[in-house]
Amino acid sequence: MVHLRKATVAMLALTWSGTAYPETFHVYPGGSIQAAIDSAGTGDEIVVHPGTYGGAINFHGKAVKLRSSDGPLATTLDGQQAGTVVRCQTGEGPGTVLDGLRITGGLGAPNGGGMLIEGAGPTVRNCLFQGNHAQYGGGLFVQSGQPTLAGCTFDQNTAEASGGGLYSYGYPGQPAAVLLDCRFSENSAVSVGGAVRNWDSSPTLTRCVFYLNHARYSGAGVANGGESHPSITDCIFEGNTANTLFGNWDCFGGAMSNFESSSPVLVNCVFLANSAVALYPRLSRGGALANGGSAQPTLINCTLTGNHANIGHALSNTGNAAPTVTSSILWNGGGEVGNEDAATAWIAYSDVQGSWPGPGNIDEDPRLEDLRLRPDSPCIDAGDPAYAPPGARDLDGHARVLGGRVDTGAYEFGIGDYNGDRVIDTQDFLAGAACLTGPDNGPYAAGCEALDFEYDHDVDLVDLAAFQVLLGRSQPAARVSGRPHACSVGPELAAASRL
Ligand SMILES: [Ca+2]
Ligand SMILES: [Ca+2]
Ligand SMILES: [Ca+2]
Repeated sequence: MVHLRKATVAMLALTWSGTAYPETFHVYPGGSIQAAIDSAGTGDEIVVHPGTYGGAINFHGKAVKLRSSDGPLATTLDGQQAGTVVRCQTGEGPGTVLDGLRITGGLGAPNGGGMLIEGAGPTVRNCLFQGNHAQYGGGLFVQSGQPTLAGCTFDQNTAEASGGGLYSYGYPGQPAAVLLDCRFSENSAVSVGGAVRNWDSSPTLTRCVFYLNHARYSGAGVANGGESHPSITDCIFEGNTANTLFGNWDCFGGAMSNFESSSPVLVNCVFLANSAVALYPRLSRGGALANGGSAQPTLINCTLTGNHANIGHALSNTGNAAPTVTSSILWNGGGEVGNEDAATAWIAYSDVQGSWPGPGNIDEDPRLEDLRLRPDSPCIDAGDPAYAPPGARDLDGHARVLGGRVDTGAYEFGIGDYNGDRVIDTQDFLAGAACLTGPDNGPYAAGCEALDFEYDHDVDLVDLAAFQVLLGRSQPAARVSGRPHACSVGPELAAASRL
């Protein structure tokens, strides 16, 4: 039975002489994906049909697109514990694409159980790295490469040393991986970086989630070491745990650790219920983040709540560490920041339980609901007044600065509240009717950002629909305000809700 079929793809666009038509190869269970790669040329596509495929694959530098027909839950590459499953080590660029596959059973020796990228920059999309193991980088090891990882999930991968999900290794100043919309869940490392370990490497992480990862020593979510300066934006760290429940070992950073001269920049990040736990409580530091060496992390508009460690529920700083924190919430009963040795912490325009010296800091219940600011929150318009980067958004994707001044925390209050009375009602859309320019009719007037829900600089029916959803949620607030029930919906809003 022939499992590898080859079909010429019809070209709809103009073609040019001397160039081969892209071809599509189909691989079915029992067939060889590697044989398809070996047969394919630049621009060709390989479609893998549902089933489980054994054996390792290597792109050998080819700019081909390898994708599943039915997604990662239906299509598995199983390394069967025989070695690394997928390799890009021959200068692959973004035209080498791995899309929609589940990669499991990989065993890195020592690096990269599920995938190994060395000096290459392939595109990896919608892949599920699950149950792979290595000494370094259980799911994926990237060495001096610049891959793009979009919509990938790293689940239950393990590292004997560090980087359960991903190990990013490079040299200071080198371009590194770009991760978008990735999820790291239940990965673990015996040493550091349960989900991600960076060493001399500064990847860009946007809209990533770190959930229930574990490391024995430090940085259960992300462990930055050497000169690693990752840019981490709109990421959520929840329930990650660094714990050492035996011996006289210490334990740092339930969500993140930054050591040596690592200085990540974190914007709009949430740290919720992470913990660092050691057998002896005096050895547990940094429920959310632990900073040591000469690390200088920057946190802007972050919310750190419900994190726990013996020293520094939110932040532990040792050695010469010197974090900068602005417009953020640190809240879990007090003792949020622990400074030891020569460490310092510059914290400003933030809400710190137990208080912390610095301009604009407060120590008041932030009045959170689902991590967002309630209308009576003291964090509204209490952030760094000088912070107004053009086009910035909050963690919900709304305009970052509403109400004239940035708030404290990851979510900005005020979307939908055009008239600024902290109540969402139909008055807001009536008062803001002039903002309704419709799509692509040029910029709106100042203040209309409050009605531009997806912040695309149009106020149109999409925004009207989003407004109505918010209106529905705002009923209790409307009643508390003493207003008549403000949530009866006219026919226009009802129509918009069906969009
Ligand atoms: Ca504001
Ligand atoms: Ca209002
Ligand atoms: Ca809009």
